[in-house]
Amino acid sequence: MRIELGPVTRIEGHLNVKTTISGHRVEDAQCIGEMFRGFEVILRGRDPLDAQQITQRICGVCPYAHAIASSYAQENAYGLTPPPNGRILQNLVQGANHLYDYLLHFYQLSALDFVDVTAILRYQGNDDDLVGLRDWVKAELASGKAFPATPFLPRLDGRYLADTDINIGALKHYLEALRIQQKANQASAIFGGKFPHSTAIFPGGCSQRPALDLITAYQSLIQEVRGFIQQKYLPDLLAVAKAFPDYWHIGQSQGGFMSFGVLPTGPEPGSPRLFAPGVLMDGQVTAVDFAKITEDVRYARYDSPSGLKVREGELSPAPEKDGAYSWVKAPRYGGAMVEVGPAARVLVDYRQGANREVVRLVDHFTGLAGVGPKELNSVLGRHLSRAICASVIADFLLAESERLDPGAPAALELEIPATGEGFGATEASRGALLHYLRLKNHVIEKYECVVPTTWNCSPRDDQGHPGAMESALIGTQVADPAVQIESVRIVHSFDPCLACAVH
Ligand code: NFE
Repeated sequence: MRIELGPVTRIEGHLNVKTTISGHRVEDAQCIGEMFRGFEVILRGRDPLDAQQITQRICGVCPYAHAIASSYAQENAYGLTPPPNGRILQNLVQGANHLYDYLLHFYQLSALDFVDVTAILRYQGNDDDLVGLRDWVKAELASGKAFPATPFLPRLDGRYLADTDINIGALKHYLEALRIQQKANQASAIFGGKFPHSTAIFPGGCSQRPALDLITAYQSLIQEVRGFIQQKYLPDLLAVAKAFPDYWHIGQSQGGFMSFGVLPTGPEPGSPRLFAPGVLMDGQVTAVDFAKITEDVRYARYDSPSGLKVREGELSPAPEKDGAYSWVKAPRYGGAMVEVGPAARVLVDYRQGANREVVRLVDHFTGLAGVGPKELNSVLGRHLSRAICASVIADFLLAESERLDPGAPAALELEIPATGEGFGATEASRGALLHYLRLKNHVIEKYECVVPTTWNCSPRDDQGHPGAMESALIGTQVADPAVQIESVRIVHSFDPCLACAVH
């Protein structure tokens, strides 16, 4: 029996997932990116300083990660090291974006896979938000519409948290999280100029100055976000984990993990990062080598050559290509599939013992759940990894903001060479993000982006091996093949962004 889960909702962009079910088991899965964009074509022939602006338009959720990757790539090409203030401000802007993104994903995009919104019908208190929500859900249910308003309905009764108080508490936090996300975005905009799509992040630093009043405004916003992470996000996540312990063992991807590391602790290229980079395969972590990254297109809708390295990348759309089923390419590392994202970020760092706080939080929370670090490769593991990232990054941003020197410069005068090339790598919230640019005659000759969701939602590679999400779906036992809430929970745990994936 073949079942399509698409269009998948509560994600970014257009994703379909085709599953083949035998009995109650997912025998096969195909992740299908359903649109083409072509930013790499748009960038050809442009002034290189347009790149960190244009690539941010790849996405409205993770724009700053693209600005950072593009700025790093240009710093690499121009031979620049920003002043310490410049690197710190880049970190403050990017880090606040991670906090926003983790809360958005847990509350708005995933929580309602686990939380029963109809519990609100039993609410008897007088909290304005909850009374409003209760009356609205009541009206929607009474409307008799075939598809009552999303995102709360329709529901799959009997598959959610049972406890009324926990459900209502989570719904209250669902609404509160929207306001807290706004604070994280305000914090980003203080030094980034605006949200989304920063006007201030540049190769060589940041055009905003670290004035004292801006620093204190930033810190007070991040303090509030941090409080919510500690007092609500982590406990809500643990409540979900306690009620759905099977999900420590559901949705394992079947390859390695890769992280580029994020938030450099110094201005120089190669400075240690808050989360360390690396590739984790067969229990061993090795250094990332960009030369090992290739993109297969046998099953993607392109007729450019398959298996090209990043420097050689090409984009030649072929909508009718035989056998192709997705607009997403299939990136591979040394020919192998790897998962990227929060679990990769945390596991790669944890295996190296690089950040003591990461090690402590992983041991603490997996210990509470009675599982081990390897269970981070699961639906709950990806959710927990995001919360760990949020906690560690919030603390880092507060410490980092103390290191700003309000009297010192935050940017460099730029001298852009006529020719050159550079790589820029960072971690967007959804995982490893690589930009590459090559200049000729003062303009961009080639620009390539290898993007987190391109890795995770990749179709089969040239060898016929599945992408990370496909591999996590295959073998899953589902209670009701027609509904497959298990598959939907697996897909959501990756937080796919198809707008980014097809860029
Ligand atoms: Ni459009 Fe993005 C992140 C990037 S994912 S959200 O995070 O880069 O592919």
